Amino acid sequence: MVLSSERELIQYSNDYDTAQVLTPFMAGDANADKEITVSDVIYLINYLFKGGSKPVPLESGDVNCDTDISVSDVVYLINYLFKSGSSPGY
Ligand SMILES: [Ca+2]
Ligand SMILES: [Ca+2]
Repeated sequence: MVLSSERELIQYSNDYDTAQVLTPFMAGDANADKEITVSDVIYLINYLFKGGSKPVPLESGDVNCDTDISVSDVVYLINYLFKSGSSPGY
């Protein structure tokens, strides 16, 4: 019985992970750690200029929501983090 429950719990966890992927992303949280920090700036720069991994989901890298991921999103993110700029996604 216990083993069966554990298996169900693992199954539930897997389903939860899948559900999380489908939940609304946070614009600007390019590395998907649920926080918007300088790591996301670095992640975006790596993606754009150094062939790094894509933002997850890709839309989370579109910080200024113009449907494109470009250097302006990096600038937007830097302004938000260090210069009291507008929040990502607005
Ligand atoms: Ca992040
Ligand atoms: Ca953009």
